[in-house]
Amino acid sequence: MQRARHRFPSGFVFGAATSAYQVEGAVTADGRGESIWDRFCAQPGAVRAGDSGEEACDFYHRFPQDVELMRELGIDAFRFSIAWPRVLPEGRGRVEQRGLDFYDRLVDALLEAGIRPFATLYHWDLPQRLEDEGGWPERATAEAFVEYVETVAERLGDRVADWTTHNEPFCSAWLGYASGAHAPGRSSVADGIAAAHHILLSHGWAVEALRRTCPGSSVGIVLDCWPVHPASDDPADVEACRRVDALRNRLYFDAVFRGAYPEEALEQVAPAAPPIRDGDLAAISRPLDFVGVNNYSRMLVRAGADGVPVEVRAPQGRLTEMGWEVVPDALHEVLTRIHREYRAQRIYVTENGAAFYDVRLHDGRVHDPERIDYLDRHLAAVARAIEAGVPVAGYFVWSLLDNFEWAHGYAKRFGLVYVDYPTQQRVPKDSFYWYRDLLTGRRAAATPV
Ligand code: IFM
Repeated sequence: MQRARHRFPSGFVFGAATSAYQVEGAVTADGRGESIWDRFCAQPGAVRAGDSGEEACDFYHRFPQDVELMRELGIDAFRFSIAWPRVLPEGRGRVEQRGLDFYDRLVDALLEAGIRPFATLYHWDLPQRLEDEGGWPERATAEAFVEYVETVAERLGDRVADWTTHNEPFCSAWLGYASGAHAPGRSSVADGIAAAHHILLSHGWAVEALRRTCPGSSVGIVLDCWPVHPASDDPADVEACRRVDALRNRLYFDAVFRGAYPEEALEQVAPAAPPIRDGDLAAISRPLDFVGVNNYSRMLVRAGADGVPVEVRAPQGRLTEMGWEVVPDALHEVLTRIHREYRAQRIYVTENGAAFYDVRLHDGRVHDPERIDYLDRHLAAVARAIEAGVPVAGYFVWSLLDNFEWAHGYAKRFGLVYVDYPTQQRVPKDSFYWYRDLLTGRRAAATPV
């Protein structure tokens, strides 16, 4: 079995991540309002096998047991998200104290276990009421987000010191409003670009609200970033690749770090355009304490008819169950790029991991050597980036638990812990013990004798 004996600086944060809709279940408990994912899952054909987050991992009720697992795993930090519809069931106005109480108990349990809570404020579960009023393409949704952020920060800000505003705005904006693959399932480029702008704007406003409400805390955003490589050195493929990179990656990084949208992205959405008002880009690009980067693989692109970019499946690379090529160098590439081009002061790898076909064998265990190999090689890529001077401060495995993988339902298992959904039994996989031993080994090495 491989061992990630890579060098990490002292204080490097090792963690694991989840998100609210993917693990919590309990969608009607304690006054939680409907979210766009509840509504989307109810549409025939929207999600594989008609799955939904209704029960998920029942983390809402079982979190004490899961925090015990985290303690056994030995992680320094746990990244989770807060469900807006639990806190403000109608999106704004009335606060549901029981929803806040849940996160209060979770944070206390984490701290009691010596685990640092990393809270994400938005991981795609918009209150349906706000979607009924137009959703993220409307500026009013960004305004409502600030009210929600202030409410959460006032309650948890005395104990949560690490905040991220949004998870992967590309997915919530583009997959939700332009391609329709995710909730709320709309497919309009104009809505997609307006949603992207308002999500980014709400991020900028939320940074200001967090700085005001919990001074001294660390605030960032989580952006997904996959390198985009041309399928050949044909100039048409190289150009197609540049276009995808602009719309998929640079739109978000340039806005957050440079206060400008790249022309190459804007020309692809024209005649639609982001509904920018004076001061918006300055708000979006407020200085951050860190950026979180989610990376799983790379994209391979060629030019199709009229130069339109077409994604190519890796012809002979190793693929995960998601059909994603295993490319540890992709993670190294994004980390060095973000450091070089955007001068980020502190970077966390907020998600990295792999879905494989996991089965529980008669010995009761789940043997997942491919996941161990994947994690080992990606951690090596992180260590190489650090050696090259990139300020990477932590790494979070996606995911602690198998969970609801959006439009794929429960078919894809990313967890270090196998979840037997009918019984909700948790079975730590071999990768869980591998990660635990890695963390134990580091701690032992750091302990003076
Ligand atoms: O499960 C998702 C997560 O919600 C966001 N980032 C990618 C993961 C794997 O697809």
